[in-house]
Amino acid sequence: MIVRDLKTAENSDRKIVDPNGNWDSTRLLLENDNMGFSFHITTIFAGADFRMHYKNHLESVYCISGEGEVETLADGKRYPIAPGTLYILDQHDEHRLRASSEMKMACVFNPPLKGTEVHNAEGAYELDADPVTA
Ligand code: 9YT
Repeated sequence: MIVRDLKTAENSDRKIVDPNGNWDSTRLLLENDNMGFSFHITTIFAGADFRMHYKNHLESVYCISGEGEVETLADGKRYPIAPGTLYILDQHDEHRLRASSEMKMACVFNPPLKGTEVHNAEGAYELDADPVTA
């Protein structure tokens, strides 16, 4: 069994800060744990408004706290996000996220992240990245 806690992980290389200033992500479970998915606690900063397109990954996102909105760009549909909302990017959906307040999200990625990924110019994570071993 593996046991980790968020506070410890936040003070390690597991915490990645978005170079564009929209979020941070503490990656509690990664590819090298051999579970077939990764699990992260993400903070979306208040006022963030940005696009993502996870071409190489599927992602599910559960809102723990805070409020905002997610829009699927293919059809312009907008969905409110509040504590308890789960959105599931099952179609590699290009999407735009807006945070009206700081949002805490629990995120699962398949395939699992290696640990150091940040968004490329398309808003995707590359499949190749340096692993985090902390
Ligand atoms: C909600 C979302 O996708 N935010 C970007 C960060 C990502 N969740 C991550 O790397 O944990």
